[in-house]
Amino acid sequence: MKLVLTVLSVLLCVSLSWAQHLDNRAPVGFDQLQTSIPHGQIDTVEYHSKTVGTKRKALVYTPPGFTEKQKYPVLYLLHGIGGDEFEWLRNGQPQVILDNLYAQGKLEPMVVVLPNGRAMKDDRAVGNVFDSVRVQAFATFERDLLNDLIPFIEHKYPVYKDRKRRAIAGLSMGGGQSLNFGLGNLDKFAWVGGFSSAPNTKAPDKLVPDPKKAKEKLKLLWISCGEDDNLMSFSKRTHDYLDKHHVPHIFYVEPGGHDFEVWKNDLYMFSQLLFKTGNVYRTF
Ligand code: FER
Repeated sequence: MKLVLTVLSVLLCVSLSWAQHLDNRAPVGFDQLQTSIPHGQIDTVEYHSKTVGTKRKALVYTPPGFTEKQKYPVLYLLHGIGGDEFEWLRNGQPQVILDNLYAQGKLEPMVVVLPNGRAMKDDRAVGNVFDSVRVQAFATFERDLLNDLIPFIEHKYPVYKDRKRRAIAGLSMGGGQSLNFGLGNLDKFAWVGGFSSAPNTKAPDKLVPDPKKAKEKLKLLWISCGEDDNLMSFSKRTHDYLDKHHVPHIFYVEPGGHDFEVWKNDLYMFSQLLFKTGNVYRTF
């Protein structure tokens, strides 16, 4: 009996130490540039897309202390309907948020790729961004990502190539893409996040047709939305289905609407869970 109790208390301590505490919101200053800490670097890369038949651009953020001597996991971070590969950088300054988290030792070192998710010849966010041809290009990006961009990144950067060290997340249209592509390609992604996902998000039974498989394969499934966002129903219906089918996930509802205050907070929260060992769901 004594032995059993000892074993149980050791197990409890181990599980408590895994369950690192995570505040449920980013603290004031999380997005403020600090000049006294190490900074990561942002490159522009260009890859040939067989899917689109053009050269396409993406931005790549490598973490402070990045070295070719090490290998890194990768997060693909996608933009919304009115954006392009610069949207996160322009409005969310993810490099500032991530640099600050690294300085506090809160992130697993990772490479973050900011692609252009509108896979068509003219991929600028001009004219009517809701035009059906432009919206369709967000679906076409699945092939560009899987067949063109990922192989290019894996050739050019010292990164791991397995699903357990590949993540996809995005905001709004990019959230829908992340859920569609991530959950539709469980052999490619183990970490999936939808921030304020748009109507391009597949219906839950199409998104997760095999809940048992999703449960087995996923390391993290994150669904978040601002409580005042008109697109809440797309996150909520996904969450309800996942609950009903017992697929572990985080459903994170936060103050705010459909804007970068919400998405910056999402990046702050989500990125800290990525590529960690142990059960990330216990962090919450
Ligand atoms: C829609 C409403 C919003 C829609 C897309 C969005 C394709 C996307 C918003 C965003 O990316 O911010 O009806 O249809």
